[in-house]
Amino acid sequence: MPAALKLWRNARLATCDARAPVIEDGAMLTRGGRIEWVGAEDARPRTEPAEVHDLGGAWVTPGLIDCHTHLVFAGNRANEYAERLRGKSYEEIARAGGGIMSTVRAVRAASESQLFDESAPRLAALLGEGVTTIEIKSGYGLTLADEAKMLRVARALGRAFPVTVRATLLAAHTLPPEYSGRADEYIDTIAREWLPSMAGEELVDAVDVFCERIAFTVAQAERLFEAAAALKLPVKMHAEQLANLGGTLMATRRHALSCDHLEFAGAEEARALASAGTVAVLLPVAFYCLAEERKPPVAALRAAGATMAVASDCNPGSAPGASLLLSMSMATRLFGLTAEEALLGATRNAAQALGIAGERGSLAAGLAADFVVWNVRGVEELSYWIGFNPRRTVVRAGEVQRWPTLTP
Ligand code: DI6
Ligand code: FE
Repeated sequence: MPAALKLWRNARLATCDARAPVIEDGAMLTRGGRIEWVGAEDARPRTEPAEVHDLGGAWVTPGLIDCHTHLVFAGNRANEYAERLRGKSYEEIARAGGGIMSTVRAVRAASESQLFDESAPRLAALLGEGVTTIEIKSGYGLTLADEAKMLRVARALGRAFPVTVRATLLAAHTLPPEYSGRADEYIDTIAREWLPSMAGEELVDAVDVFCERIAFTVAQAERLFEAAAALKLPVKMHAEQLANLGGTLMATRRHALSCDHLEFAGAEEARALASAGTVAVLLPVAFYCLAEERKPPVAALRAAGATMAVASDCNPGSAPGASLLLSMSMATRLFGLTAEEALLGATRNAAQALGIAGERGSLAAGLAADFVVWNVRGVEELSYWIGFNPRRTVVRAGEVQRWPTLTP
């Protein structure tokens, strides 16, 4: 039996599709998980739908996409945050054995079900805001078994919840104590053993690396990118967050999907990102929580025509938050994005940062029937409200989501 044809009518569509960005008096036809038609209601094909949903003239956007999260982890680091409020620096805490390694100890001690149970509420919070696609990184295991454990939990969350999960291997997040002083050997172990093993288990959709003075060099990152390319896996990079090491220039030469953070990037990186089609992913919650001072070069990115995305960076250390709407608000106020740029950054451009722009992230025929109905007078409210969620209804794969307590 073919899936039922559904009509979603009486809507104001913010499509995030450059060909027709806003459609007043709009309508969509969906069949199963796909959009079959989008346009002005009076121009719709006259096929008889099995279901008709009147959206009451509400604004509708594509499902939100959170393209950069470390959502799977155990425990938290509130104690370190309290220390930072008393003046200790992120680096001091890391050098004293805290920071990422503190979470690594907690993740290594946790079972898959414990990791799942601790991560699920964070995912539910994001789904409640209309997130229908999310990227989840490993990076707190730092052994083959524990990195694979994290990625299995990410996959399990995608099966248990109404969300599309893209899983990213970030074993090159920090150097584990077992490889102290032997960073090159650690990178080679990931490249030669861990990556092929986890890719063979279909746990990896992309490979990421933390390219920083306190993490891995450009050369080590490039070694990892070569191994990913050999397995036809796309790459991305935590780049220029705390210093400029030249990571972005290397990543764009290798056509990385995205370079993320970018506080220490400049005009040269902006031009490189634009010409390579590598997405600049902005992470304002980490900027805010670390009380950083230097901002990503948004004006240069805009002038160069680089594609900009916005994500939550949900993680226990630098961005302990599970709100993409808050991140959109911060991206406008702290980084100077316009309301339109913030919405595109959490939809179409976020899809591009995950290599799935042809599948989801805008309302267009052939793309995923993932969309959100909002209680707003205009979509600029999505980066306006703080701590207030104007989501009315989430539709994922053409089905109204009643979980978590989503009511139409
Ligand atoms: N950059 C960050 O801000 C996070 N990781 C990274 O590569 C920090 C992660 C943590 O502190 O747990
Ligand atoms: Fe991150």
